[in-house]
Amino acid sequence: MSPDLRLALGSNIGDREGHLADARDLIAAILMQEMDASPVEETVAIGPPQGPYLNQVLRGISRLQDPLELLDECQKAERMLGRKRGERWGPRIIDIDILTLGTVQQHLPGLVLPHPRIRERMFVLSPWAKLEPDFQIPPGQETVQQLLDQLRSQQLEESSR
Ligand code: PH2
Ligand code: MG
Ligand code: MG
Repeated sequence: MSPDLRLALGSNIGDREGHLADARDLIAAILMQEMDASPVEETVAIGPPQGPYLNQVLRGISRLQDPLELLDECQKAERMLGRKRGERWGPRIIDIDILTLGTVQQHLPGLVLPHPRIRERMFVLSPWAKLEPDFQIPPGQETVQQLLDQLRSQQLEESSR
């Protein structure tokens, strides 16, 4: 059976809206069937100082079952869209990250699934919750909306300290 796949997109260089649109087209052509997209949200960059991002989450059925093959295809798609490897967490034309692949939970050197920083990333959880708030992130204890609520209250607490 083809597993369901969630991807996070980000862009903060040049025609950000255009880069996201190109990424969606390419992903629909080679990686995903029955694609649904969250709204696009503009977010303050996390990491080194750089311009704001546009972020979006996609959901669909993966054409590939093997996680490492999928990672390879995502990186190939990034290169096709003009991405050059640069500074870690630095500015980029396009970023395509795998959030979840079916119920896969694995810890390989190049790929951890589900994505290990989902619960820290407002720029992922906020658009994702608009697409499917009740989706249960493997292993299935928490939903996207619950993680978003937790992160919001954590950030409120931090900002009032
Ligand atoms: N991606 C990063 C680093 N920082 N900040 C925002 N707001 N959105 C991103 O997609 C993002 C980031 C590295 O992938
Ligand atoms: Mg990323
Ligand atoms: Mg990435």
